[in-house]
Amino acid sequence: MKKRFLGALLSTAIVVTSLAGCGSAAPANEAPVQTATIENEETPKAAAPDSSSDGKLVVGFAQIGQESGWRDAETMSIQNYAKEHADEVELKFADAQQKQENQIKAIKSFIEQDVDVIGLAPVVETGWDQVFAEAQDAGIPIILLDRTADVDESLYATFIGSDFIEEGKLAAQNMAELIGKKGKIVELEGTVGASAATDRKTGFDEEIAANYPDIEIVASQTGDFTRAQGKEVMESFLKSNPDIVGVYAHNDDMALGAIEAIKEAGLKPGEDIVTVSVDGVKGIFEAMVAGEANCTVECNPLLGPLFFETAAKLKKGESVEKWVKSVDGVFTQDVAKDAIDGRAY
Ligand code: GYE
Repeated sequence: MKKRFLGALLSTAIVVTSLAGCGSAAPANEAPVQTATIENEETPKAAAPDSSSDGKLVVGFAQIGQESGWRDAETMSIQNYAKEHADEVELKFADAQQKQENQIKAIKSFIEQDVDVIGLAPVVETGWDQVFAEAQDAGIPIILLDRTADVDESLYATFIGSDFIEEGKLAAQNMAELIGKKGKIVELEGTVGASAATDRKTGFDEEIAANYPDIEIVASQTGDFTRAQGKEVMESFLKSNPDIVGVYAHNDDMALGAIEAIKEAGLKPGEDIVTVSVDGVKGIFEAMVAGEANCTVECNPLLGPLFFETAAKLKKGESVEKWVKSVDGVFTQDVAKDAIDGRAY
């Protein structure tokens, strides 16, 4: 495939690094390599035509950033697949550092480079119509990975990911069991406008409202899916709500931050205040084994292989399901010890 390079066309260019043929795979829990930078000058980075990707599946992926352990695991899954299949695939990976505008710039850059398929995890749900239409006009299919976008279905090929409403419901049922179906609880929300946050809140709040009249959600605020903000918001929750018995966090990282806040307030996480969160990362399993966390609803981040297999089908013009749903489990303290060694992320 003939490549065109964007650099000179944009005053602010995303420089993506091709991962085909890079070094050996790193373990899933290591921090991902930084593979994209934003440049504010007119610098065409690669002038020579790239013949190395001839015949390969060329995929651009616009990642959200590095907000959580879950995100790092997903990035490694994608990058490792590309490294291990360097003879068949070439990955152009951009880290948007939590900004939608950077994801849009990366997608435009992938369109300019005429990749075969574009993937992204949309940081928020809205604001994608125009750039997705540009990709469609260029004949490049879009795969939504792990978060949905609020656009017409015709603008993307498929969504690969979990049912976040179901995750929220499962979290609510487990919370109810843990607190004897009564008491005041608080909620740490994910990134405002992200499908994973909106739907995990809807699923949880509706399940509580419908089936557990004696449970009251006394506060609910965003912690942006990060451990630092989860801790900060939990600190303020604890000050204004001293009688809470549980915290529901839209991801494990925020729950881990909340656990720190609970300890610093002189209380016992896992006992005085129970935790239920989503993801199933190693850190929350360690906290469950230590008795400081109570339950996690799994959300599989190891989507790399499925992502590339789907991209290969799309390149060949084969049809794919509009939603390829991940199958996830629920883990509680009593099974954490046996399960922890088998966790891949
Ligand atoms: O749960 C959270 C991450 O989009 C499903 O994003 C993903 C979520 C995941 O930051 O930890």
